Amino acid sequence: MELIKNLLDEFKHYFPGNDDIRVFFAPGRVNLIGEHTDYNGGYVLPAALSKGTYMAVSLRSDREFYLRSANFPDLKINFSLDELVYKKEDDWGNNPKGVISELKKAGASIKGADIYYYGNIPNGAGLSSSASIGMVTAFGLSHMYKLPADIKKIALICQNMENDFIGVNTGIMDQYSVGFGKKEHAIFIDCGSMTHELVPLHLGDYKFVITNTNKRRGLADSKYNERREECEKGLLEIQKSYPVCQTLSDVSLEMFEKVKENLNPTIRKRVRHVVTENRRVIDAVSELKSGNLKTFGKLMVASHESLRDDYEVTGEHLDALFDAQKTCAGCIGTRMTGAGFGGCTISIVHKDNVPSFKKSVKNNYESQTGLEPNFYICEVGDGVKEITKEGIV
Ligand code: GAF
Repeated sequence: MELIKNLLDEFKHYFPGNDDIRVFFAPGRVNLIGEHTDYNGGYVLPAALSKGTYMAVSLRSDREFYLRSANFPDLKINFSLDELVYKKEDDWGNNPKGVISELKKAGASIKGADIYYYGNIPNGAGLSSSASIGMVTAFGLSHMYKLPADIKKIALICQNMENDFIGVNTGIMDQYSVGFGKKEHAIFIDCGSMTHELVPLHLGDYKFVITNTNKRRGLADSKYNERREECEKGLLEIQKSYPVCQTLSDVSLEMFEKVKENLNPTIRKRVRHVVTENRRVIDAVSELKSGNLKTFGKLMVASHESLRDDYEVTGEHLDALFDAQKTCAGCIGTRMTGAGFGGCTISIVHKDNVPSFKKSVKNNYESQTGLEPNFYICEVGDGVKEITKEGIV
């Protein structure tokens, strides 16, 4: 609760005289398996992190918004409800501004607010810092404005913000898992029907270790949109033979084998990744439920290889980590997590081997890339929530 006390002190420093303050939290997420399947109507298996974004907020009586962040103390974001436009110089502030724009578009009767954020997940590392700040803003403001706080609707508002306001055509996985995550559970999502099942994580003597490449993600957004377009082209071609397929997730391995020669070589690889990855997620969920962590780990490795060879979103830094990790003693599974093009890997490592894993990966990765990686032992936490003085509600 020390963190909340500091957050409130900082809020009062920036916005003195304001006592009607509420605090909300949204986690980041790590995806265990099922990458680049969500926008193809497919399956994913992420988990919410115990770390994320905190927001202290108080409503104003006018139409102005004043946004401050502990992580970016030099950037002051001020705007009015009448000028909700994307501005490059507003940087992270475009994310909450886009959420407010979506709430306004949806017809909500809203007014201005003073908001102070603090985030403890690394930005742009594939751990959904963006969905975390979007969801905490949408959830928190929905509560403040007394709007219905339906998590699915809030997740869709945040996805629209990414797609229309920021211009990245993300799927729904990040917002959904940030919304519905549960402590010590993975969340198996069918992104086509927008339904999910919580799967308990019985890790025994194993830990999830997240390793950050610390490689800036460069052209990630344009490459992401390019992959999405390639999938859409693949679907159009497949529909000529199988009009029944509404998304790539309706394409079975057998169908793919029959139509693959009609697809150009690049599109064929993209589609093969999506079709095989969906199968891997279903298998991974069943292995997890049966307690077969080692087989689960093998599916993670196959997922990375498919993302490297067929989907081509890993790149030299993620591949260097993957190569360094997969042969480490006690590591039974590893893969990139998130959109790729930099960011993090997630590995399953025996608790006794975590120190040697870190040492060996650090040495190997540093000599290959000249960059120092960071390690986080991943704790799986709950989805978006309000934090009250009495505890967490
Ligand atoms: C990013 C996107 F935001 C998700 O929707 C998903 O597509 C992921 O990349 C890749 O699986 O996190």
